[in-house]
Amino acid sequence: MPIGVPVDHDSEKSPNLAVIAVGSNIDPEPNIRRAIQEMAGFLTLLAVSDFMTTRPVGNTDQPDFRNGAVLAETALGKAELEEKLHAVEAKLGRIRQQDRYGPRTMDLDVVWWNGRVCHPDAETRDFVKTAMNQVLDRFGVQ
Ligand code: PH2
Ligand code: MG
Ligand code: MG
Repeated sequence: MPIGVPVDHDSEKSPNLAVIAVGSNIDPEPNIRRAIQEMAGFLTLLAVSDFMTTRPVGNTDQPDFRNGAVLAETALGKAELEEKLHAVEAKLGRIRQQDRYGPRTMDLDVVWWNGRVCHPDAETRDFVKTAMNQVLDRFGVQ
């Protein structure tokens, strides 16, 4: 680093902001608590939304979901973050089935990344949009 170039410590620390949508319809309350605890192990959580009970989208022959979102700061890149989120889903007993819309212990989707919506659910599912806007509002982004 050349002498005289100012260092932006803030952006060096944790350059990325992400909104992660959280959904579960198998033992949702304990699974959501555990997922948030696990994520706090590798992310800085800035805001957590309210969680709401939602009717299943897609395959309607399954229990209602609990859905919400968190806003987090991270030095991880998006792909690395998604790998870690998959590991949390696996740890919480998620079994990937043929039915992409079937019941799940935990679904963690990055829906907003550094100021941009990056997942179709944030546009098509009102409960994702609402939770995303809530954490962004709560932290004063937008
Ligand atoms: N996730 C799905 C399929 N259907 N329905 C609700 N209410 N909430 C979800 O998170 C959800 C769903 C697969 O992504
Ligand atoms: Mg999903
Ligand atoms: Mg997913």
